[in-house]
Order: sequence, then structure tokens, then C-alpha cells
Amino acid sequence: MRPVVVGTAGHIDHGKTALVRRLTGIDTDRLKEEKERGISIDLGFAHRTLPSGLRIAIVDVPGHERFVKNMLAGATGVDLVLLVVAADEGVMPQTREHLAIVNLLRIGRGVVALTKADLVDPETLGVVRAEVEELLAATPLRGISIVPVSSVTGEGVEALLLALDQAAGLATGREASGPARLPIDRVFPVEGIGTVVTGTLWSGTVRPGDTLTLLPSGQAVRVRQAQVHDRTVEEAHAGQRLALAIHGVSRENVKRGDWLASPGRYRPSHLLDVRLELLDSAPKPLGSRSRLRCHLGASEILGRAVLFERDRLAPGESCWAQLRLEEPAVASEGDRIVIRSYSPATTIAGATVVDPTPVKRARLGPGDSARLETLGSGSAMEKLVVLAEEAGSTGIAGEGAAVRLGSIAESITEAASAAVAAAISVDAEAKLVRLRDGRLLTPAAWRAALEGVVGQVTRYGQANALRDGIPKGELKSLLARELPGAVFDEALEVLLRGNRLAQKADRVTLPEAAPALNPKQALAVGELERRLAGRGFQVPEVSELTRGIPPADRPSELIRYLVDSGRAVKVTSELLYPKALWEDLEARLRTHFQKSPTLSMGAFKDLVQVSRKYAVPMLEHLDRTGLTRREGDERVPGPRIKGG
Ligand SMILES: Nc1nc2c(ncn2[C@@H]2O[C@H](COP(=O)(O)OP(=O)(O)OP(=O)(O)O)[C@@H](O)[C@H]2O)c(=O)[nH]1
Ligand SMILES: [Mg+2]
Repeated sequence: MRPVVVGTAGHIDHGKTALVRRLTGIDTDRLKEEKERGISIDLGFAHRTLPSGLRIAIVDVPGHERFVKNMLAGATGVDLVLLVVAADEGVMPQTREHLAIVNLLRIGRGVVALTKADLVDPETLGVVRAEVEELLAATPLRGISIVPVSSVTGEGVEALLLALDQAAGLATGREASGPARLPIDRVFPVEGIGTVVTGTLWSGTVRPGDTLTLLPSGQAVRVRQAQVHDRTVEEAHAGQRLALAIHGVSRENVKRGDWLASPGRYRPSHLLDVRLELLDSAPKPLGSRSRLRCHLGASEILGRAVLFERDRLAPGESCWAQLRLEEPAVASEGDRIVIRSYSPATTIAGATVVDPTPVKRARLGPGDSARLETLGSGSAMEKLVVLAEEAGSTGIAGEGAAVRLGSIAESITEAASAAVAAAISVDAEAKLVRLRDGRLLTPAAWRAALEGVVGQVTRYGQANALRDGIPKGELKSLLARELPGAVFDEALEVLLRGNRLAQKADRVTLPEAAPALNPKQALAVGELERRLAGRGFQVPEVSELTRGIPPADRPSELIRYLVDSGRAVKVTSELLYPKALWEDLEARLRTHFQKSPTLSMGAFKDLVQVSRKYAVPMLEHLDRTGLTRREGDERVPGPRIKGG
């Protein structure tokens, strides 16, 4: 059954705790100080079953203006408000402030209890009811049931339960899919169990054995046990109030305001880009960079709001702003933040998180406000396109993206099926391109990736006309700063398939390109080949070989050309053999090994008529290429000869 959390709200002494006790039999004022002073200080928790059978959890909050901070920690995650107004006193300052908070948190359902009905005559009751109706008229709570009750006589309690039942039946519930996220509102040790935390699960599910991350610290914790309404459960769902026994962190390292969340889905940030709205009731305009108290989940974080494109915000107005926080917030796109002035601490504003991990800035660049507009109120697809634009050639992928996407991460699958597959030409209508690894790029970023690869191959070809293409690994590393490996791989593959590029062995070229010698170079190559021939195996060394070739003809490129084109075999950087001569050597070796199982250095020198200076590097090359294998001072046939 759908979990429903009811939160009380209302001015001090208006009878919230007495009413909760009347409804549930549970006294939520547990602290000694609460008992002595007769007021609530911290949050209290109770639960019961409504006439329909629906179970509700109740969070009882303190009304005192000094404890609004605690009220806020409890109000987060509430589905229904039980607004308490004492009939003998009527609407008071914290009635208004709590109501403002309820509205800022978008709690759109509830019931009003006119408490202490036993203390007033029907006429006064009518006046207070009218006052409350007027108060609610301008809010989303307009028209909710207003029920007179007495916690002393029990009068009206049945009617109140029915009204709660009706409102609870309409509550929409929370996202059970998506990552788990729990704002912690209490931490306490339990004998024999360890550290227990409580809170209302904002999204996802939690099971015993799950590993969650404690944020903002980032420590990994394991869930040992989960309880809902004092009963151990095997799975807790979004919207439920739960108590979790956790393992892996000591009591002192957890506090109200921390979060437990699925690993990798939230990144604490000192900066948040938000849509900021100053309440009509704010006493004065808000100046840029004023110090504020920001309440998100059960946390209170001090910080300043840098207003974009203005110096001050008038009551009732809204604008884009960046919150600069003194401690990191664990926020997600779409989260609501309640903002109170620093001193005196009163609720003056609300904010919606648009970007949970923005860059630091004091003003908007061109196009930024349109971007924030889309992130704030666009469709999931529109938001994805904006995020893909930001992500450039990296695209939207992996864990980082999940953090950035927040609630829209869940719409990625849908967007991915609407995206077109990566190809050489992309439909002009397409909004996103999907790569094999699921990554989403804008069509512009994908085209830039393709052009980047072709451009690099072209430039290489121009600079190295005598080489037959660029080695694939070199191409990839030259582009590594622009293109993630997976994007490069797929771009290259698509370009090869589409014949925009060609591959020869491990080298990539333009399809029409072939190494081209200019006439002077062709002459020089002919000269080199001539110099290499005619001295048997005692060929001239490279430095001698290239003597007299003008630097403008790039002798080292010519040598490389001889090797790359297969006309010569490179034995060392100084030693080059004409292809035919080397093949002759291989033939001589095969013949030798048919007659003799081994080959000594002396025999080799005789075989090819060279001095030791040549014989050593030649044999080492033969070893490397598998024609011979060294065994002590001898050579035996290598795998290439043995294998035939
Ligand atoms: N006669 C009468 N007295 C009530 C009723 N409800 C509460 N009271 C009394 O009003 C006083 C305050 O009640 P609480 O329930 O503690 O008020 P509260 O709203 O929880 O106060 P805070 O939590 O401090 O904001 C207590 O002395 C209650 O006995 C009621 O319906 N009738
Ligand atoms: Mg109380």
C-alpha cells in the first residue's frame, strides 16, 4: 500500500503534540527539556492506521520560532500537512511561516485542525475558520477540509480522521524507481545493533545488505536492517519513513542533514544554479550575495546567493541565481530549497535546483539564460539535448552523467531509443546521436568527431607525403584530448565503412592517397637503391648512403619510404638491405639448416661474406624475426624456418 507521511505545522502551543497524542496514543515530546518547558523542541514521530486501513506516519514538529530549523528537517518528505490552528488564538506568525514552508516544499495536500475547540463558542470558531480560509485562499491548499477538534474532549477527532483519510487517498506518492536517496533526520545508537538513522526515503528502494554512500562525506555504508513503523522489512520504498541500522560508519560521523544514497548518483557541490523566488511576504528586497540559510532535505547550509543579471530581487519576484555554499550540498536537478534570512532567521524565499554541479560564475554568458530556462522547465528530451551540448564530444554517458542528470537520468533509455544510430551522415531532424556504448552526442558533436578524424589523417598525409598513412594508435593518441577512446573507435569504424578513410595494415589513409615521390625524390630514391646494391652484404651504412642528398629532399624520409614501401629491410637504424638481397639471405639460411642443425658465427660470416660488425646486428634481426634462434654461441632454426 502507498506510504503516506503526515507532517504537523502551526504556531507554538496550538496543540500539535496534544493532537498527535490523541490520534496515536504516542507522546512525541520525549526530551526532558520538552517535558519541563511544555513545548516541543525537536521532531517527534508517531504512526497509526486510518479508518480505510491506510497506515500513516506522523512527523510532529515544534512551533517555536527558534526551532523552525528542526521543523524544516521534519517537513522534508512529507506528503500531507496537518495544519494546526488553535481556535482561541487564530492565525499567528508561525502559522504563516510554516504554511509558507509547506508551499515552498510543494506539499499540495492537507487538512486543517482547529484545535482547542472546547475553549471557544461557535461564533469565535466561525471567525477563525474564515480567517484560515482567507489565509489558504492564495495557496495550493485552498479548499482543504477545516475540522474543529478538541484533544481534551475528543470532539471532532473522528471527523478529522476521515478528512485525513480522504486527503491521504489523493496523495500521489514518490518515485520508487531511480536511485535511493534518504535525507537523515535523526541518528542514534541502539544497543546491540549499532548506529540507526531515520528519514523519509525520497526515491528508490532500500534492502538489508545494500551498500549506500553516506554524503557529503562519501563513506560506504552497509544496511544491516530496515524498519518501517517499528516493523522489520525486507524492502523499503520511496515515500516511507524508515529506520536503518547501518554498518561501516561510527555514530560521530553521521549527523542530521547527511544523506544516504545509491553510490555514484549524487556529487556534493558548494555551488548550485537555481531559480530563486522571493516570497511576497519577505520584509525587504534581497540583495545579491546576502548571507542566507539554505535548507535542503534535513540539512541547513549557510551560503550566499549570487543573483544573475540583477543586484536585488523584490518580494514576489524570481530570477536565476547561483548559491555559493559554505558546506557542500547533496542536490539533484529539481530539488526544492527553503531559504531563510541569516538574521533574524525567517523564511523569505525558495529555490529550485536547475544545475546541481555548475561552474562558478557571477554572470550569465550568451545563451545561458535560455539554457537555464530549458533545464528549469523543458521536457526531459529538451534537457538532455542541453546537457549533450554541454558534454560536447564526450556525450552523455556513464556515472558522471547520472549525477548531472538527476531525475531525468531515468528518461535516458527513452531518449536513447529516439536518438539515431551513429552513421556518416545524420538526419537533419535528429536531436541526438547514439553510439554503440549508449553514449548520446548532439549531431554537431558527432559530425565534429568525424571531421576531426578525417582532418587529422589529412594533415598527417600532407606533412608526410612519403608515408602510407598514419598508424592507427598514433592517430588515436593525437586525438585523445578531443575524443574519448570509444568515440574515436566508432568514428573511425564508421569512416572506414563509408570509404571516407582507408586502412592498410595498421595504417589509416585517405582512400585516394598513395605515397607520392616528386621527380627529384624519385631520382634520389633510385640513387639510394644503386648505392645499396653492388657491395653484397657489406652495404654502406645509412649515413654514408645518404651522403650528398640535399636536406630539402628529406633523406631520412626517403630511407623511411624505402622501408615502408617494402623495397628495403631495416636491420638497425644504420643498416638497410635491399629486399631481394635479404630474401636471398633467407634462402641461404634454409639451405644451410637442411645440411646442418646449427649455425655458428663463423659459419654465418662465411655464408654471407661479412665482417663481425655486420654479422652481429644481422643475426639479431634474424632472431627477432623468427628465422633463427640463439642457443649459447650457436644459432638453430627459428620458428619461421622450422614451420616451413
Ligand atoms: N483545552 C484544550 N487544551 C489543549 C488542546 N490541545 C492542546 N491543549 C493544551 O495546549 C498546550 C500546548 O499543547 P501542545 O500540544 O504541547 O502544543 P504544541 O502545538 O505541540 O506546541 P509546540 O510543539 O511547542 O509548538 C498544552 O497545555 C495542551 O494541554 C485542546 O484541544 N483543548
Ligand atoms: Mg509540540
